[in-house]
Amino acid sequence: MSLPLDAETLRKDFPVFDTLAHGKRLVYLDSAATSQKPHQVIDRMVRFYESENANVHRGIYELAERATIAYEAAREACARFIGARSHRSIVFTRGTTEAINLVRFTWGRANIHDGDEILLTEMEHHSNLVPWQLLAQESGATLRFLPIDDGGKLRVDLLGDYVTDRTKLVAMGLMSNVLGTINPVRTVADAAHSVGARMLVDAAQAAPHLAIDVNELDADFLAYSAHKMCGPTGAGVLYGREDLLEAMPPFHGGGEMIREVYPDHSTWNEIPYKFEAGTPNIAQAVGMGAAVEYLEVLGMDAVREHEIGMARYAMSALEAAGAHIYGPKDPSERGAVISFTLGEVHPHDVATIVDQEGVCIRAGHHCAQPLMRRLGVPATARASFYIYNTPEDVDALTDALEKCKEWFA
Ligand code: C6P
Repeated sequence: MSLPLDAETLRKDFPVFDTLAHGKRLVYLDSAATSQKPHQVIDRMVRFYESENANVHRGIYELAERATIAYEAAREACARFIGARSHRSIVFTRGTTEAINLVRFTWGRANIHDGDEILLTEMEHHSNLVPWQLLAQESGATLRFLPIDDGGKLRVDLLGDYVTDRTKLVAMGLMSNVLGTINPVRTVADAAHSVGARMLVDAAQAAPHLAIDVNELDADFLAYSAHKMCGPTGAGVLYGREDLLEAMPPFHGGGEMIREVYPDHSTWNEIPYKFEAGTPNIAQAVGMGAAVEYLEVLGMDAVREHEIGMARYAMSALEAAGAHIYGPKDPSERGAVISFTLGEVHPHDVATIVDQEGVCIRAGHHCAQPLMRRLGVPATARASFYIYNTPEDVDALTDALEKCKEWFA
């Protein structure tokens, strides 16, 4: 099969693949949980600590200026990566979860009131569900859930019933971490905006795999995490429309987010710094910028094409191995994150047995328990693919599944 990326060569960028798993070739199929890191990102962070380390936005000596330049260059890269027009729209966070909670505590508390509705979907990750449950409980708002069909796609035909004049926020994932479904966010955003609601996009699974443009999506807020896209843990982005960020109250209080402080009150720094209290995760942000640059060199269209090819190959191989696959069947409608069950074998047993063959997959509810109930299963096994995965990795998985079947025969 021909794929646009030479994954076998790219693998050499990732030092972890020099290690073995149970003495065998490491077959890493859990990138939806967290991706591996190329030496370009690791080296950039080492270089920061070795020659640029100082606190940002504070020192007036040259080293501190170097640190600030590196940190702000990462912000520019993160803005460019999602088509944001200004660095002012890019708030650095610890990741997607913190970004969504930031919106909950700031915009949410100021704008969601008793009787309002927050529309989610049946396929949300807990990170884009629990914060809204908490907000609904404290405000008296109601949560509603746009259903999915049995093929794992959103029932956009029902939008008219679910988006009402009470809807104040629609929050949904661009790509499901369980089903792989790529959701028609723009269609939903148009419906949300037609009633004056705001649109928040959870791009944790999409940003590593798809070219994203916040303007094309017409997103008011969008969140993503560095660690799923070749970057370090502890770094992520909240994109927010500038006028919304301007109007929002601050999140955490402390240093850096203020302009003037008096004993009894304070005034706030400009955006995005108003939302970045305290010393940030500087090296992690710099590493995130390096991850963006790494992906830009590959090209997100090539990344996407590679993954369509991997999803196609993996889904047919898994089906041939007797697995039941969840989510859309057409690889062009989904990402290469593939949840499956293997007969009556518990997904945890599947993951444990394939691990013996050097194959890393995730098993469980994938932080999406309501979706698991909708699918009628307590758990699934999940293989997720990225730029460094090859068809050989799929073969290693299906060979390992044969061992699994022999074991439970
Ligand atoms: N999903 C998975 O294995 P954080 O942990 O903040 O970087 O991302 C949270 C998150 C939010 N939304 C979606 C759609 C996600 O998939 C995730 C993280 C991982 O599926 C870990 S549970």
